Amino acid sequence: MNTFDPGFLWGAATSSYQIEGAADEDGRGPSIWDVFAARPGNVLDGSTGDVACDHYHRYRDDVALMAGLGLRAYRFSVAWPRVQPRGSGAVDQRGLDFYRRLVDELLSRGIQPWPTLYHWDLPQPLEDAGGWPARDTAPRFADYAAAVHDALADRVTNWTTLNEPWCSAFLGYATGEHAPGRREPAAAIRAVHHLLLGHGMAASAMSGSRVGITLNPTQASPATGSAEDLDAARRIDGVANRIFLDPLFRAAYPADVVEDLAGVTGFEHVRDGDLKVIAAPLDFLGVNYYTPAIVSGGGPAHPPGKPGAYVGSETVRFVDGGRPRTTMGWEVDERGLSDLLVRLARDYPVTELHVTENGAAYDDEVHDADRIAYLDGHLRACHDAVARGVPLRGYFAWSLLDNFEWAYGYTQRFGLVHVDFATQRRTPKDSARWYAEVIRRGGL
Ligand code: GBH
Repeated sequence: MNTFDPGFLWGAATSSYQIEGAADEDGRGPSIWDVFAARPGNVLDGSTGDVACDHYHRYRDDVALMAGLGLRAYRFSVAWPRVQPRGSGAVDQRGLDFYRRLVDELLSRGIQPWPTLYHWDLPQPLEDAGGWPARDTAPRFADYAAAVHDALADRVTNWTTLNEPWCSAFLGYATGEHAPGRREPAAAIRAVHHLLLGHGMAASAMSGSRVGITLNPTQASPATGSAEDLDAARRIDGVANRIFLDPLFRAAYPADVVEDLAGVTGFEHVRDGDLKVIAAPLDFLGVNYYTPAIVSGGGPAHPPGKPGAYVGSETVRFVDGGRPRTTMGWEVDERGLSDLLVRLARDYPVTELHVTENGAAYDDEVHDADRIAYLDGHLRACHDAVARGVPLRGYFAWSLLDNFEWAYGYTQRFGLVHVDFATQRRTPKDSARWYAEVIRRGGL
């Protein structure tokens, strides 16, 4: 049997905009996702998160579901526009009260709360003032983080600042697939820096608590040993991973990435002292993993007007690895996860790692053998990483519930628990029962 440490944190994850609904309640202001989803053509099925899983009203039942699974921890996110409806200034106590009630409910069930402060729902007034490409968004984020921290630090031990800043920067500001839907590659690189700066400022504002950040590193391997393909892998590792990891852990942007981006930006938005703020000590690093990448050089550049996500490296091609795919079209390959964890622990001074998201979208309503196979393979990969010396202390399945899958709306189901969106009825899938048994046994 693959047994995990008795203290291993078995969890599940969600995020505010994807599950809460109640978009106009208790003073909540608009976020960039409310505005983006309302514009025709941005979300595949034309849906929004206005209702989603109605978790705002059903959180007690949802925590009961978690307790039924035997979860030790629950990763959720706090909606900034509930706490500060205009993104700055006055705090709305009704917004904070929701998270107080949620956290108290979790604690009463013996489930550790793992809040993330930013999972993509920027208050729209801050986007109107420039969004993440604007420097001022960073101190605004730190102010908001301090307000939430003041309200909940007596109940919450582990704080995560950002979820996947890569997605916020590159899908939000380069490809425009995510809110706010801008297609400005240079702005995306400024967003990277101001997200990191906001993280560092927030981390200092929360000193005394345990603080981490969640990234979605791309585990990229070259298609062949050719110099072109090796360079493609270096480039993707640079603009997807090291552009975040090096500032966080080494207080510097990698020289090769700065060079790759020379045609896009001269990094003149970086000021003296910023990197010191960004490199504030981290208590843990969260890793979200879904699929690896196989890359090759020498592809066609993206046509003008349709920027790619890998800014400055648009000629890199993503190659088919020939493995089965989920309904997202993502290949299933758990070796990428153990290799990624080993690499992070080897190259950076991380003392504690958590897989803060891992899971798969499949159509099966409740008898989801594919999802069980996916989770089983990836948990074995986690066990393998621990055996290879990685300080991995927790695993959060994505997701507790079927939910609003961003640009895919409700067409993709990642939940351990099925949600019938017409009735809001929850039904645990076979994978939920299977995961409960893994937790009960402490391994698989
Ligand atoms: C996470 O994003 C989010 O944190 C979460 O909110 C979301 O619901 C969940 O994943 C599922 O999507 O497009 O073939 O090149 C993950 C986003 C997924 C972006 C993998 C990069 C690369 C695969 N990442 N993707 S591909």
